[in-house]
Formats: sequence, structure tokens, C-alpha cells
Amino acid sequence: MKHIIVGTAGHIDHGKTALVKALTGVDADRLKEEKQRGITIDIGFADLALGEYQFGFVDVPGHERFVKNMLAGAHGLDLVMLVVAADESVMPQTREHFDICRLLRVKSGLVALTKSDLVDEELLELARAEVEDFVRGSFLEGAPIVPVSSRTGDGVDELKNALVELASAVDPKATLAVPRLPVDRAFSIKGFGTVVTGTLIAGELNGGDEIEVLPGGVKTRVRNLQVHGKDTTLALAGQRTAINLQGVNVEQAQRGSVLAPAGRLQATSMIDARLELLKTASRPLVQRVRVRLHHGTAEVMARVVILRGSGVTVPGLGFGVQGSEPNPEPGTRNPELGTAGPEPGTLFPGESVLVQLRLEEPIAALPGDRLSSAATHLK
Ligand SMILES: Nc1nc2c(ncn2[C@@H]2O[C@H](COP(=O)(O)OP(=O)(O)OP(=O)(O)O)[C@@H](O)[C@H]2O)c(=O)[nH]1
Ligand SMILES: [Mg+2]
Repeated sequence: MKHIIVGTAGHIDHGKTALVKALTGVDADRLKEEKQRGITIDIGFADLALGEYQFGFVDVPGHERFVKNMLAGAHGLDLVMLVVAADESVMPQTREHFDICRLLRVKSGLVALTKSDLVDEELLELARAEVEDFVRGSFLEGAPIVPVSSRTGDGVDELKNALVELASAVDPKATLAVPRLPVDRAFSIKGFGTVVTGTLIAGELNGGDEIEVLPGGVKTRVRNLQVHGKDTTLALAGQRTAINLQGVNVEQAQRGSVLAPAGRLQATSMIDARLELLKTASRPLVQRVRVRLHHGTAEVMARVVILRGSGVTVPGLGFGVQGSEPNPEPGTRNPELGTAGPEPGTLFPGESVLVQLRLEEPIAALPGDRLSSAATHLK
């Protein structure tokens, strides 16, 4: 059985949670406050077995205030289901969530044109045309755009077929890589102790394995293992996993922690990265700016040291070396941003540069990982 993680994305109230329920029967809004307010606040989960595929859905909140929770759910996705309500079309968090998916390098997915029961044929086609325009030039160009109504059930079967079709093209996971599980929930069950959940993004975990909770470095053992709600002795990359940890407090394994085999990874607070500032960013990025970084399910504050123009030479990388990428003459590049000329190391929207990230707390990152920030996006 192939395991596929599908994340929702899209503007508030566009029908993400309703769609996950129409597909799986599960209401991913589990908090009392979510039920009361009728909005999603934190990420929720649901499963669906279809043919040879086990889909794990991660449902994210659309409200702009909860974008950090969305970020905690948007890592490790195989497919994104971009939800666009046919009666409202593309809205601000459609754009923001889609940018995040692009920058986290989600490779594939589809667009669900929800609330199709609320529009006539003409409006539906208009929304479809707007969505086609919106995804042009991105990984979703040419992807299925499926009209669907969670209210009437129309289009749900077509959506399932489209998910299966896309799942068949998802690359197999790196089961030989160092196992890592970014924790998205940690809770305590009477009689069992601490249980954490998350997507195993690489490698395998076995019952009884000695593991470590990073960045704190607490050593522990896998007492019990569940995949998609069922007891098992082996969890594989790409599976939604719950782990009962031996002798660990809930406080020691909160969201943002990473589980890995004991002694294999070391948390770090200094990371070399390539930073990409979105074209749509509202202002340039200045030297040593303090940003909130997201990595897996972790969130840490960091200062960005821009290497270009600061006289720092980066051996062997041919980028950022002083002189190879000179700063523009004052006022020549982005005149609308002011004519005083950039500070050395200032980064303008649409540019990409090598940086050093000085984190205020360590994280367990590996080369090639994606990090992001509401203002900046980094590799
Ligand atoms: N008519 C109609 N209403 C829908 C449909 N899907 C969702 N709704 C309604 O739209 C509202 C919002 O739906 P949700 O599924 O909570 O939207 P959401 O995208 O999960 O919202 P957030 O998680 O807060 O971003 C609810 O009142 C749903 O009943 C649909 O296909 N047709
Ligand atoms: Mg929701």
C-alpha cells in the first residue's frame, strides 16, 4: 500500500474542512472553539483508503491569523488540494497558501472548485478560468481543476479519481534516509503517558527503537507505534504516525520537536541557506533583520545575515562572493523603493541570495530542507 499525504490549502471558509469530511467522513475540526466559531484554528487530520492508496489528509486553517499553524501542516506533503470556492474565486489566502506550497516545493496536486452548488455554469467557468490563470507557470499548471460540492456530493467521486491518478505518479519516499518525525501534536493518555503524532518524513521507525527528541536531546524509546490509527511495529516514510514515548513528559516533546534515532542528528543554531524573497514581498529585506522561521513543525526567531555585499567570501560556491553580484547603483534597480540606494546586503523582492541564519533556538535541520517565513523564504 502506498501512503500519500495530502494537504488542504486555501482561503478561509472556502470549504476545506467540509471537503475533507465529504471525502473521508471525518470532521478534522476537533477543537471545541473550532466547532463554536465554525472555523479551523489548528491543523486536523483524516484518513482515506482508496484502492492501493492510503491517503492521510492534513486540513489547515485559512484564517490569516493562523498561517503559522498552516505552515506546521504544509511540510512533508505529497499533494496539495488547493481549495477555491467557485462563488468567491481566488482570494488573499489562496495566494498566500499557494506561495507557501510553491516555496516548500510541493510537487503536485489539484484544485478543488468548491461550493459548485452555489454558482451557475457561467460563474463556474469564470472561476475555472481565473484559477487557470492563477496557477499558470507553477507546479499546478495543467493540474486537474475539479468542481465539487460538499453539500450535494457532486464531484466527490471525480475528486477521488483525480487524487488516485496523481498518487500513482508520486515518487517513492526516501526510506533509507535518516528517520525524522517533526512533531505536530503531543498529548498525554492516562495509563500510557506521552503520545506524539506527526508525518514521518524520511526513513523507518520500529517499535522499541531508541530515539531522541530534538532539540532538547532527551533520549527515549518507542513504546508503541500506530500508523493511521492502527497498532503496528513499523512506520515508513510518508505515513501519519503516532508514537507512545517511554519516560518523556509532554512538555519535552511539544510541536516543533523532531524525533530521530538516538545520536544521529544534532540540532544547530547556525544555518547556511539560500534565501528567496518573493516578488510580491512588500519591502526589501535588510541586513540582520529578525524573522520568524518555520521548519517542519518548528517555529524559531532568527537573524538573517546577508552574505552578498558584506565582503564575506563563500568558498567554492561562486555566489555571494564580493564582486560577482554587485549591488546596483543607487536608485537604479527598484526606483519605487526609494532613491537613497540600498544598504550593503539589502535584498530586493524577487532576488535570491546566500545567507547565514542565526537562530535564537536550535533546530534539527538537514541540507536541502526548506525553511520559510511569512516575509522570506529560504532553502
Ligand atoms: N453550499 C455549500 N456550502 C459549503 C460547501 N462546502 C462548505 N460549505 C460551507 O461553507 C462554510 C465553510 O466551510 P468550511 O469547510 O468550514 O471552510 P474552511 O475552508 O475549512 O474554513 P477555514 O478552515 O476556517 O479556513 C460552512 O458553513 C460550510 O457548510 C459546499 O460545497 N456548498
Ligand atoms: Mg477548515
